[in-house]
Amino acid sequence: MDSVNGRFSSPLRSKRLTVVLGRWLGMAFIVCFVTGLFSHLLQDPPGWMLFLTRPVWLYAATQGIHVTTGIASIPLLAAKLWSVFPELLRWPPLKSVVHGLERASIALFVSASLVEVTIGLLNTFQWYPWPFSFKDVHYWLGWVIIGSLALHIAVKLPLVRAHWSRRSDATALAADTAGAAPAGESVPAAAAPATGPGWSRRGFLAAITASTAVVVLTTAGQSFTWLAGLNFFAPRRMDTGPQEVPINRTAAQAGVAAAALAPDWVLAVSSGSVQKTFTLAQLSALPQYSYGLPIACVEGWSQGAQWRGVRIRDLMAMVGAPVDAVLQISSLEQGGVYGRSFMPAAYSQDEKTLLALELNGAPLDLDHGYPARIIAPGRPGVLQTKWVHKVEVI
Ligand SMILES: Nc1nc2c(c(=O)[nH]1)N[C@H]1C(S)=C(S)[C@@H](COP(=O)(O)O)O[C@H]1N2
Ligand SMILES: [Mo]
Repeated sequence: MDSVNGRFSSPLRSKRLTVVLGRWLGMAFIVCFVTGLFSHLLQDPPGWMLFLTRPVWLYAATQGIHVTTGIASIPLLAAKLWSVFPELLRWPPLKSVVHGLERASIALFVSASLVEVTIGLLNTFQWYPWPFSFKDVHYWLGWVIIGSLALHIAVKLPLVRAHWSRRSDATALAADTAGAAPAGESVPAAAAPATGPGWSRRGFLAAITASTAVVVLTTAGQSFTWLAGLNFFAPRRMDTGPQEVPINRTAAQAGVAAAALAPDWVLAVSSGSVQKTFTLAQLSALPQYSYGLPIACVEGWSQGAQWRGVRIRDLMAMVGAPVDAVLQISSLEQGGVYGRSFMPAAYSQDEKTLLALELNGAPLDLDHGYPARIIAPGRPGVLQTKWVHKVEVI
C-alpha cells in the first residue's frame, strides 16, 4: 500500500471496481469510435466506400448512437478516473522504461478522452469556442484514444482477467492476501472487500449506472423518437421549427434569402456540354414523388419528415448523365462546408433521393431550403444541401 493512497483512500476503490467501470467505458468508446468512423467515411469517402441507402434511417441511428454513447461516457469516464485517482499520483512516477511507456500511454488516453468528450458535447450545442477544425481534431483524437486504449488493455490484461468476474476477483484477492500479508498482519486496504461505512461497491455502481441512464434518457430523445418526450437537455427538440422540423442555419444566416426568393431563380442541371434550366413551375410539372425520410445531423439530432419533389435520377436522365456519375450539388450559399456537396451514384440512382420542393405537405419553408433542397436516404444531414441552384456531373 503506497502512502499516497492513505490520503485518498476509500474502501470503495478496488481493482474489481476499476475493471467493471473499464468494461463499460471501453464498450462505450468502441461503439462511439465505430459509429464516428462510419460518419467520417460517409463525409470524406475513400474510393472503396460502400454507401448504404437502406434502412433510410441508418445514419440517424448510427449518429444518434454515436452522440448518445459519447454523452454516456462522460459519467463513466469520471467514475473510472476517480477509481484510479491514487494510482495517477503514485510515487515514484517511473519505475522502468516499460512502466514509463505505460504511464505515458495512460496520460495520452486520459487527456485525449477528456478533450474528445468535451469538444464533442460542445459540438452538439453548435458551440465551437476553439480555433481548430472540430471535424479533423475530433477524428484524429478518436484514433489516438482507440490506439492508446488498445495498448492500455494489452498492458492491463492480466489484471483485467484476474478481476473480470466476481469469482475470479475473489480468487485473485485471496492469492494477493495470502502472498502479501504474513499471518496476523491486517489486510491491505486495496485488497479489502468493499464493505464498511459509506458506499458499498454495489451502491456506487448502481449510482453510476443511474447517472449514466439519466444523462442518456434525457438527451437521446433528440435522436430517437420513442424517447423524444424525455428530451430535457439535448439542444434540439423534435417537431419544433418551421414545418415541425428543426433548423440549424436560417436563410438569413446563410445570406441567401434574397437569391432564394428571387422570381428569376432557376435550377441548372448539366452533364458535359448538355445543360438545361428549370424554373420552379417546370420542376413542379415533372413527376413528383413523396417519401418519409429523416434529416440526421452529425450533432446527433434527427427528425423524420415527409418530403416531396423530383427524383434526382430523373433530372440526370434529362441531360443524358451516365448512371454512375458523381454529382456536384451547389447551393446559393457561397463557400464554406455547406456551399456544395458531392453525391455518389449510390444516392443519385436511389428512387428516394429527391430534389425536394415540399416538406410535410407544403412548399419548403425558406429556412428549409426553398425553392429546392436535396434529401437522400441514409445520408449525414450536412450533405442534404439547401437552396440548391446547380446539379452538375463532374
Ligand atoms: N446550404 C446549406 N445547406 C445545408 C445546411 C446549411 O447551413 N446550408 N445545413 C446542413 C445541415 S448541418 C443539416 S443537419 C441539414 C439540416 O439543417 P437545417 O436544420 O439547417 O435545415 O441541412 C444541411 N444543408
Ligand atoms: Mo447538421
